[in-house]
Amino acid sequence: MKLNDTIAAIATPRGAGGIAIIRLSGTDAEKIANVMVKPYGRKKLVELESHKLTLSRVFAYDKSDYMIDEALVAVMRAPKSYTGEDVVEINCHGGYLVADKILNGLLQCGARLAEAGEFTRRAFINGKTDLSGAEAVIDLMESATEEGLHNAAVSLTGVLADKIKALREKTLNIAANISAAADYPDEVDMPESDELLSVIDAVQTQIDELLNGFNKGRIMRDGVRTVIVGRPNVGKSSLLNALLRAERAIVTDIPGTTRDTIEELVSIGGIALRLTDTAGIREGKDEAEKIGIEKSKENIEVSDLCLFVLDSSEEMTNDDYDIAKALNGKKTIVVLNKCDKKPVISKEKVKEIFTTDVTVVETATPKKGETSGIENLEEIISDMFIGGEIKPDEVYISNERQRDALIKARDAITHSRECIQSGLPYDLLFIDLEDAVSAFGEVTGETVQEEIVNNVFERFCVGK
Ligand SMILES: Nc1nc2c(ncn2[C@@H]2O[C@H](COP(=O)(O)OP(=O)(O)OP(=O)(O)O)[C@@H](O)[C@H]2O)c(=O)[nH]1
Ligand SMILES: [Mg+2]
Repeated sequence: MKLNDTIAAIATPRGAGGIAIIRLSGTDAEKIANVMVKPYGRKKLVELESHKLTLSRVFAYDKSDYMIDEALVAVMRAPKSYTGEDVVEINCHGGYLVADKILNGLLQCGARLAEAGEFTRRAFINGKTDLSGAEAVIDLMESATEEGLHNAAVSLTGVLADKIKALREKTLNIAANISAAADYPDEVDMPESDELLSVIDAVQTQIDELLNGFNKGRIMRDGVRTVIVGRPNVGKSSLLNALLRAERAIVTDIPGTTRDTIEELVSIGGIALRLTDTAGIREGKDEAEKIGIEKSKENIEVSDLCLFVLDSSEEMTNDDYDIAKALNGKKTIVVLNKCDKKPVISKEKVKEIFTTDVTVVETATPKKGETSGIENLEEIISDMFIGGEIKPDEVYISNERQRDALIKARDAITHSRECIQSGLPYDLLFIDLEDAVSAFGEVTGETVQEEIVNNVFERFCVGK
């Protein structure tokens, strides 16, 4: 990847729309755009004031009197631009042809088509954003939930990066003190171990807080992967429909109605549930149903939450017990459905079959008649995952890359603590502290491998 040529791309989705934006970034951005863009008035594009929209005519690159559009154009000169380089943005009319023609002209004039994520990558290289900020850009664009969107927006402003930098700084300071004391024993005193421990404890607590927030961050970003399981005919599809407030899945009184999994997104108190309705699990039956049952089991494996539906009006069967066994160790809510009918099994009886304490809720989702218990179920789920409220000014790490780097930092810090407590030489402690500093740098991208940076930017689209 070349770093100092001028890149161009259409930054908006292709197709009909109000406007399309073509973006140019690099040393020659103005010179290249100047060939095709003629601002109304006396000034040439290269003479325009920075960061100001100017109505301009756009001409074909090879025929200076052949107009192709009228557009609003802005020059944003380095370093005050998204990429930190000279940037020109052409806001032309939307449509398939206009933006394509302008882009192609710019390429003919010397720009190179940008690779996916290259604008943001340049922003990262030029110190306009850190790696966690760049990831927040993707999270923001991909966000499916309100809370995820908010978290990404907060991260985007550098709140997470600032937190990590502060931790890195603290750790670096202790390392520097130790190093100075080792190099100049007559002038600098070695810090007291109590003093060191208190700083290390503070750093550790903050790392733990960030790590504890990981699951919350991931769930805010991606939603809760929720699978509805149970034996045939207990009302799984009816529950899906009730949560969606829509007749999405087919409901019949014939056991084995749902064969293939059905997935839908539903929002509950600001978080999203990625709901999967599955085929009822039972012994034997035909080939198609067997495949469906296999899928149901696979879905249990990858879920964050299982809604285990039971028919409260019937005695529990072997299938119910088998499913309960398969759910062991998974986060489960037992949904005691059909509570509009005469109950045969009770909440207490259900709890007995689980080794851990499970939540049991009663619902009714009959085809005709009152639905009940759904709001209660939603509240329980929402409390389970976001613990009541999310602090609006708090920022959560939301991807594995950041988590893994923080785990490295935590391990190094834990080790440094052990070093101090067992009175090991300070040069060992110094190594641990350096490891922690480098792990913090991985989160923000200061000390990160090229390959990891590539992985991050591969997820972007062209023009971003
Ligand atoms: N009375 C009553 N009937 C219900 C209730 N919930 C579902 N049913 C009925 O039970 C039958 C089965 O419902 P479904 O939602 O198709 O059950 P399922 O678990 O998806 O069944 P499979 O897809 O076959 O595994 C239908 O006739 C529903 O109308 C309820 O709470 N009360
Ligand atoms: Mg069904």
